[in-house]
Amino acid sequence: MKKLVGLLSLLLLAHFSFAQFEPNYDESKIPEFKVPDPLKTFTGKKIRNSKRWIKKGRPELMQFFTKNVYGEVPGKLKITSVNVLEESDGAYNGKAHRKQVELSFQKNGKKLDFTILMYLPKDVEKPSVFLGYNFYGNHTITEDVNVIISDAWARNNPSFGIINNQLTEQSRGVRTNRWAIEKMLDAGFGLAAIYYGEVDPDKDDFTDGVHPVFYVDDQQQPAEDEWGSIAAWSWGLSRAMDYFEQDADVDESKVIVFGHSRLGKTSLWAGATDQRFAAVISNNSGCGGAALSKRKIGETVGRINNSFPHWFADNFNEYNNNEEALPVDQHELLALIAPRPVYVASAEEDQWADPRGEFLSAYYATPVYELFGKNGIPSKEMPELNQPVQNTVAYHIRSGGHDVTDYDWEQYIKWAKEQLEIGH
Ligand code: GTR
Repeated sequence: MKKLVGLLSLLLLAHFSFAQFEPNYDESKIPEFKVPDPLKTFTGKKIRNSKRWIKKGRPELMQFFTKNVYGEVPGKLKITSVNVLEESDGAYNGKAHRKQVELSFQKNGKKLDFTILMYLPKDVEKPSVFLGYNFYGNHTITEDVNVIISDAWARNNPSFGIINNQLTEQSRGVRTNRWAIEKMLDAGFGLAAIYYGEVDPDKDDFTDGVHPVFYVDDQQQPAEDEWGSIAAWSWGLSRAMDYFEQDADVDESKVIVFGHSRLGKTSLWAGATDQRFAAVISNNSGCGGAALSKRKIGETVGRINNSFPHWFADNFNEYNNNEEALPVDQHELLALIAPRPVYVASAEEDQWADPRGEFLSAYYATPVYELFGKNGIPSKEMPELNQPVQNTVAYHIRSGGHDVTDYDWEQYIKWAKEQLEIGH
């Protein structure tokens, strides 16, 4: 009986939270809130210089985000083996060297592997690379027929010919519009791409992907303060970084981690947790990414945790419809990347991701960058459409919807060249 009542109330609760959720898009209905000051410790002490930030401010924020938002990775795991599955000097009409490299990991008798697809410009000796995940497999980001099709689980998408959760030839090239590969190559950058489903399938199931590799005894799921999928995907990006450190073909000191939407949340967390990334780009990352949670506009913490219960640590549920209780906000996630360059990009029609909240995060992270003598976002006024502000902290809002476009890539390339002094 007790069980039944429990089940009923759970059902009711689920019904209530889904049925009742009406996103607010009205600035005048935003609850009053205080943006936590990143230059104050949790006990209210002022942080006056970068040394103090590194010693006190950064670690306490890092700990909060780790335990209460994205979740802790429960251990370390080194690459067990590297397997170059395929390579060629003839990609993109001979412009690029293509490599498909499989990384394998073993622990507790369990195994995980994922493949990095790399295109490296042949006219640059050790290029800087953009590293990013894709949603439907490496073969979707290029027309290149040599790209291996992943056999990992994929979300069905009949318009891409994806049924039975399997990727097939039919989806080759369907996402070329999101990856300006030739522009990157022409500007002297390489691209390293990974299918995120190989690291952790994007579904509420903790028996697949990397999570079970770390389970001890008969563990079934991560603990309350342990990693959800975003932290798992970030973990994968760091392992790709481990690989770059042993690959003489890339400049591991100039790896720019990029992501769109849920994968933009991921690139930010990867940049915060792994200081080897030289720069970070979040494209339309929204709630749990660059957008301030306390504005409760568009997607909210409660909504995201209900729709995607596997993305964050269980502890993050504490703040469902309770954002005011958060001692931090997402501008402090950006601040964790300081003093390394970070680019936040929004799209005008992507109100679900709260462009203004994304902008304000970049603005409120700026004082931390200034501690390091870097320039961030100088004014609280949002820039005009398609008028990027490109400092160490950069921001643009472009016309159009939730997507990655050539316009976005043109800005990222220009900014990355400047920030990482490429081709100078
Ligand atoms: C939406 C989700 C967003 C964003 C997006 C995406 O459904 O609400 O937070 O991550 O998916 O990844 O495209």
